[in-house]
Amino acid sequence: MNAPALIVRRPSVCPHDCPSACALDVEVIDNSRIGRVHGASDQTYTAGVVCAKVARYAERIHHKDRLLRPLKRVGPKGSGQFAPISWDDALDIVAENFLRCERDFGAESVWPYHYAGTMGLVMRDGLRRLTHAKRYSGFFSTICINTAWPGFTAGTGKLTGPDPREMAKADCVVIWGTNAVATQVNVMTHAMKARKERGAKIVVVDIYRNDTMKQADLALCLKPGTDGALACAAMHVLFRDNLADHDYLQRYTDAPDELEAHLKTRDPQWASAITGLEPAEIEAFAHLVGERKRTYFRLGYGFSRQRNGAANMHAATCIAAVTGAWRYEGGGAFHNNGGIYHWRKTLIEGLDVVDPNVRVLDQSRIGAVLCGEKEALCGRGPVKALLVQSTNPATVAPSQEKVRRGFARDDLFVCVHEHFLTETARFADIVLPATMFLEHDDLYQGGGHSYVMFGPKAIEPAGECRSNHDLVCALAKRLGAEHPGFSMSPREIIDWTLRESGWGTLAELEEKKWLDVQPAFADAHFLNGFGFKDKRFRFKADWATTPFANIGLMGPWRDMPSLPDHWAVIEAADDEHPFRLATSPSRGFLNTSFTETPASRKREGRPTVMIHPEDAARLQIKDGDVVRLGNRRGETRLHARLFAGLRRGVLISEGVWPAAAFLDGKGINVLTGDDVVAPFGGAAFHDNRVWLRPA
Ligand SMILES: Nc1nc2c(c(=O)[nH]1)N[C@H]1C(S)=C(S)[C@@H](COP(=O)(O)OP(=O)(O)OC[C@H]3O[C@@H](n4cnc5c(=O)[nH]c(N)nc54)[C@H](O)[C@@H]3O)O[C@H]1N2
Ligand SMILES: Nc1nc2c(c(=O)[nH]1)N[C@H]1C(S)=C(S)[C@@H](COP(=O)(O)OP(=O)(O)OC[C@H]3O[C@@H](n4cnc5c(=O)[nH]c(N)nc54)[C@H](O)[C@@H]3O)O[C@H]1N2
Ligand code: SF4
Ligand SMILES: [Mo]
Repeated sequence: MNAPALIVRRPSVCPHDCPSACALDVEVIDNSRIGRVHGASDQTYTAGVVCAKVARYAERIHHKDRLLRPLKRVGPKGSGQFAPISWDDALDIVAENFLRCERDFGAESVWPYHYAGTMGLVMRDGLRRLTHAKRYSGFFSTICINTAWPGFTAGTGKLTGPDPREMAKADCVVIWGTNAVATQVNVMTHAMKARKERGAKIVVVDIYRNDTMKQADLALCLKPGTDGALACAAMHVLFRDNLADHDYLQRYTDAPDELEAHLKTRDPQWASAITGLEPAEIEAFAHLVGERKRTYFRLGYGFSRQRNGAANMHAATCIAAVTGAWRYEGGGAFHNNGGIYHWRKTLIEGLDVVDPNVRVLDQSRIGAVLCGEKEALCGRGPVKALLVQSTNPATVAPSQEKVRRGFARDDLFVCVHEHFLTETARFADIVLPATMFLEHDDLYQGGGHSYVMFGPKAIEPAGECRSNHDLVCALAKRLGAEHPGFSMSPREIIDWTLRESGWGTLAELEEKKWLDVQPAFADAHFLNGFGFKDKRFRFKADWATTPFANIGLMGPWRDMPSLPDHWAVIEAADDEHPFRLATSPSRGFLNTSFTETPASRKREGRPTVMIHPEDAARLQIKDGDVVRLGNRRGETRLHARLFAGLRRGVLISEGVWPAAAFLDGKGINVLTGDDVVAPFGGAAFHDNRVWLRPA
């Protein structure tokens, strides 16, 4: 008789690129497999809740298509034809090619390219240590945060805000430009608690009736890229109707009189023409947030993915300063808590060996970089070798046609370290199998909360998988790169990092599982002042001096408005392109992660574009028809889905599907642009003018 399976619960942390960074409680079976994944009930932000896709993580970690051995390309580039080889041989080939490129073209011809497939600090950022030690081209990671973070900190001076758990104590929660039900479910836990226990009102500001907007008491469905106008008109009403907190304005802000004068012409009528909202909706919104001082503005990434997104983010934060919401428990604006952790990343990232003369290349412009566009290469030589880790740029990066042309170059050597044979991995010369989070140790922080967390290794790696850290160290040895971090274990690096950052030791953290580092109330609410020298909130943004300013690198920051406004630089519809397309995340996938798991795949079905029934009728398109969608950057074919929860003229295509899932093998990012977005780069994924035709 077989012994019954031994099931134990192990603590962990969800490693995916999600602000919720959930504390997990994982069923481990016989020390080798996992069962169901639960949210830790004793971590106060996660509060026992995780999303459906991670609850079923067994589908991903024990997936039949998981990469288990190193592979070498044996067919043409991108053909997907590979043969297994040993780790030693694979590492030798990668090292030989990197050394060859360095010798023939200089160290800057090698570009380590990584992102947030895992958010563990050691595994995510360790590749930077190799980059710096070898003086390879640097990596400017712009794709996700570069409009949102400068936009938030332009007013506040610091990337933090009121404790997200305070949402439960708010009288109004404004969920703005985040589809939280899909992308960070824990926001809903706390917001719904406020509704249930205090009768709080939930406002949702978005561009379509998504699952989050369906929960709203006040749903503001505006035209994409017009949030700045909504914010201005709301503040106009607040001043006009004596709902501004003048005492707060005088004590805590930079230019309230100038702001008030500037807003005189920006009334609800003006904003209505821009946003498409009724003036009465704007009045109702202003009165709600003006009368309920405990209003928590939970500002997401979505509305920042517009060419005017940073300005719009800043405008939204200004409302909380006009009402003085920051003063109250449950009040204020929040986007991300990155500013509270004060990590010392010297060891992880090799910050002590950075050479400032080495060029830094923009993540979002990988297509332009690989296609040899001069200004994307900072006017210097070509990139000849790539090491791609924890990201899938062939699918997620903008201007996909360019990206794929670049990857297809025969003179480009590509190594990809992955869990699956992604569309990027298919372009590789060498593919290496990577561990998943339960197979290695790492350190995590919350973006949408305030915990430092440790995720210990819980099971042995599948097949021959090795961690990002192991790969970086093994390559460093072969490449002659020197740094103490290359001969330390992840645990040693974590312990050093915790101590140097003032968060105790690894032993202490492991015993407690997590550390709540939420700043004191007065600091989190900026009652001791905002993050600038004069301690005042800035209605007048000085884009060159926000904490995330990167004026040395790139970006049209000079063109931006200083006071909040509608900045008309979005891709407005025109005769040739009558629609505005947003490529919003889907609930079942996380970027392209989980596009391989059966339940997520089943849930999402197939790539679709949502269109208003009246627009569809005009074009004689029926639900389920194949349509062609295009602009000057490219075109693709997919199925139409009629949906009345959209404005006319707006299209939504949810999810970053593999290109192979589309009828022509062209992904949605053939339509998105890689132009440098203000102030300092990034991609305007939800800001695309397109045409649509029956196919
Ligand atoms: N299920 C799931 N979860 C995810 C992800 C995923 O792909 N799927 N991605 C993860 C990552 S990397 C990130 S950065 C976060 C992002 O998560 P969010 O912060 O939620 O940002 P987005 O999902 O890009 O967009 C949120 C909403 O903004 C809307 N939006 C687009 N343009 C505008 C606009 O101009 N104004 C307004 N008001 N709304 C607009 C979109 O339609 C969408 O409904 O989610 C993470 N979590
Ligand atoms: N059209 C459109 N495009 C978008 C977006 C959008 O909203 N619309 N969102 C953008 C945003 S916000 C982001 S952040 C980017 C995200 O883009 P990516 O960072 O590329 O995110 P994923 O597609 O999830 O790919 C992560 C990959 O890392 C792998 N991985 C995970 N953990 C590890 C690990 O420990 N080691 C290694 N070696 N590999 C690992 C996973 O298998 C997965 O293939 O996409 C952007 N692209
Ligand atoms: S909600 Fe986000 S952090 Fe939580 S389990 Fe799901 S993907 Fe992970
Ligand atoms: Mo992201």
